[in-house]
Amino acid sequence: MQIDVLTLFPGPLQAYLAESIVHRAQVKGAVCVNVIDIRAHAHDKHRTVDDTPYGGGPGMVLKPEPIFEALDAGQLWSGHKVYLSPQGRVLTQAVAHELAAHTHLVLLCGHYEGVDQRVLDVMDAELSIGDYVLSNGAVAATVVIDTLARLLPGVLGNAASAANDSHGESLLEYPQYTRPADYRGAAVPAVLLGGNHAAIAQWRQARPSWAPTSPSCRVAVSSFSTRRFITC
Ligand code: JCQ
Repeated sequence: MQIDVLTLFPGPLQAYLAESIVHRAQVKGAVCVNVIDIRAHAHDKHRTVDDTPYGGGPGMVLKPEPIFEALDAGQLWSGHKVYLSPQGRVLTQAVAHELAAHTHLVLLCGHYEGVDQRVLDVMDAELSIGDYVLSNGAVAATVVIDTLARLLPGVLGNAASAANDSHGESLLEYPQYTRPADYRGAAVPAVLLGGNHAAIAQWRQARPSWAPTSPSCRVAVSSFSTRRFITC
C-alpha cells in the first residue's frame, strides 16, 4: 500500500513514522508512506500557502495551487484522496478495514484555517478521527496510518492477525496478568498459576467481563464489543 500525506507540518508525522509499527511495516514493504510538505509547492519566495477568504470573514484559507501542484508532482490523482477533518465520516475499525483495501491512499491534512473548496471538490472522501477539533490535521493522519498499517498482511505476528479475523478484533477479552504473582497485596487469580489449561480456558470464558477487577471507574466500549471495558 502506498500512502501519500499532504501537510503543512511534516516533522512530527515523520518522527512518528520512524519509530512505530508503521516503521516496521515500511521496512517489511507492506506500506510506503511519503510525506509531502505543501509549502514546498508554494510559488513565492515567502512560501505562501494561504490567503484571506473571498467575501471576507476571519482566518486564512489554504490556496488551491500548492495542493493541486503537489498532486500533479507526485502523480497522486489516481489515488483514493481523503480529506481529514472533523466534518468527515468517523474512523472506526470497520472503516479502517475498508481503507486498508486501497492500494494507494492520499491523505490531505486539514487545518482549522480551512481549505479552498475547489480542493475539497476533487477529494474522494472526508474522514474524521473523532468528534473534536485538532489544530493540526497531521495528528489525524498519524492515527489513520497507524490504524491501517497494523491491518496490512505480514505486519503483525500470527496471534495478532488471528485477532483481526471475523471472531472479533481482540483476543484479549479476559484479564491478563504477568509476574509478580502478588503485587501490593493484589494477587493473580490462583487458577492462572495452576497450569490446568482447561480450567484456565474455562475461567477466561466464563468470567463475566462486567465484573471489575479493581474499583476504578469503568466505561463500556459498546460500539466495539459489548464484552470489552476500559478504565478511565
Ligand atoms: C480530524 N477529527 C478531528 C481539519 C478543519 C475546523 O477545524 C479543522 C481542523 C482540522 C484538523 O483535523 C481535525 C480532525 N478528525 O481537527 C479541518
